[in-house]
Amino acid sequence: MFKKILIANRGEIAVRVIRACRELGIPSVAVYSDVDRAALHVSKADEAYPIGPAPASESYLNIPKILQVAKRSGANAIHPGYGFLAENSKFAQACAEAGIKFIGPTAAAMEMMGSKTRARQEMLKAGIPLVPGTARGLESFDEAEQVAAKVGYPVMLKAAAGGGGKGMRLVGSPEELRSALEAARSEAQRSFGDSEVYVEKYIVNPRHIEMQVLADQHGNTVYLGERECSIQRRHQKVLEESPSPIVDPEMRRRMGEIAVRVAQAASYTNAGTVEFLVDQEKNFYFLEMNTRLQVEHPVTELITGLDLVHLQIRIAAGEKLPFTQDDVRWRGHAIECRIYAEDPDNHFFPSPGKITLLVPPAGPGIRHDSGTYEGWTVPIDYDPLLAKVIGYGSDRGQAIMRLQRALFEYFAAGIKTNISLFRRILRDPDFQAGKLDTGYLERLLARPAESPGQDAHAREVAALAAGLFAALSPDGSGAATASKNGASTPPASNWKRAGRTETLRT
Ligand code: MV4
Repeated sequence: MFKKILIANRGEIAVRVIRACRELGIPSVAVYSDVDRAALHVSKADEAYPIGPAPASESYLNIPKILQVAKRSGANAIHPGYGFLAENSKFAQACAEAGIKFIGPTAAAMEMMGSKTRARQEMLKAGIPLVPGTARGLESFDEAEQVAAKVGYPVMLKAAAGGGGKGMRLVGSPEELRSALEAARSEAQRSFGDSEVYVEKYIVNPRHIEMQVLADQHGNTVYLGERECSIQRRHQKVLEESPSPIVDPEMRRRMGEIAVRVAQAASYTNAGTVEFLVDQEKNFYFLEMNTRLQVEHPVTELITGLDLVHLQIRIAAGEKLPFTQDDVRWRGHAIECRIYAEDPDNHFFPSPGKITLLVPPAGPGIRHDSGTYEGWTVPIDYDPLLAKVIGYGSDRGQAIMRLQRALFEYFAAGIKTNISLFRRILRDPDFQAGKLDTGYLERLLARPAESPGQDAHAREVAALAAGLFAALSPDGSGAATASKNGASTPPASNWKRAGRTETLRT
């Protein structure tokens, strides 16, 4: 087993990995940028080292600096978390060359999946169902025209170096193709330094369902079930759940066996996720493979009872998978809400700042993976993901109830968060009925939200909050704050006043 693990990340995922290290009795090393000196992951690790200024390019993406800290601290393995260097094959290669084990797949497997056209060619060879289209990059406009005519419009142009929604163009008719191809090429060149573009048939209102896989270095590969990830906004996932409301045991087995074949075709090791697009007839097509531990891995952990980070570490250390496919059982239902520091009432603008008050969710069936604490200042420099609340229940209905209760308890002040968005999703009849696709959230947000004024409960809470605010207010507004000479107005009067105001209003 490793003698020490460096976590090349920050926030909730760094805390998650540090916890796994402590459970396994492996000392952990945190790294932090100048603005993260007081971050939670720094205090949870056994050791912590500064790696540079706030910009990620100078700290969390600084490969030489991170390897230098690994050597200096005596770490012989690195967990990259997600984002930052997690899918950087050059980093995986640099770790291998420095004699440090990268806890993830090999650089070769990452490279294959990093190029969407290379992945499509390999998967075509392996007989994996792909969205109809070209497997290679387009050579000419004529080729684009022929393929598009063959698969039928609308089609989608995608950058080979893209993924996650970047560098895509929807083309509705042959007349639009030439300008769309030029635009896609120049965008791909600008964004990725690579103008290679391919074409796919456009799947209308698909679901996005992914399959978790795990492969050891001895040829054993298993699937751990799907996650329904259709609820996203601008290619940023917001809520994920498992099982998917539309996947039955038969479909899970077919999708799982295909995901295992994808992993095997790539000689994949460690934890990975195979993404599928699912059309309205429940046909599914390979989209891409994510070569990392994903943000939403806890939903799979809750319904399988497995610890994916423990397993990642054990696999990287050369151990065999301690179970077979037949041992994997799925039980209950889990739903994850991603809590972002952004304002849902103002175009989801980022909302950094000091968390002045924090009441985290807890209680039966609730897991809270957080990178924050009360008094901490959320920096503007990184991804705004603060925490994840994962609700577990014996069935979907119970998971929803528990999450609604937990989100009712959850309170963060000083910054804006998207917690209210989840209250809205969880009570939406379409969500409750499992009627989801990748257009779901946009449709929900296009409908006017019920204003708090129409909600008797929210009004009551507003009255209580006003009373508390007045009672605690240090200004001269007659609020009940102890003055220097010890005199104070009884707080009861503020409660009475707030109550009276409320009564007059209704
Ligand atoms: C598609 C598609 C429809 N048809 N490809 C967006 C992210 C990128 N990884 C692939 N994406 C899509 N590819 C074809 N042929 C629709 C999407 C898509 C989407 C996919 C997954 C999750 C959310 C999405 C939101 C909009 C579009």
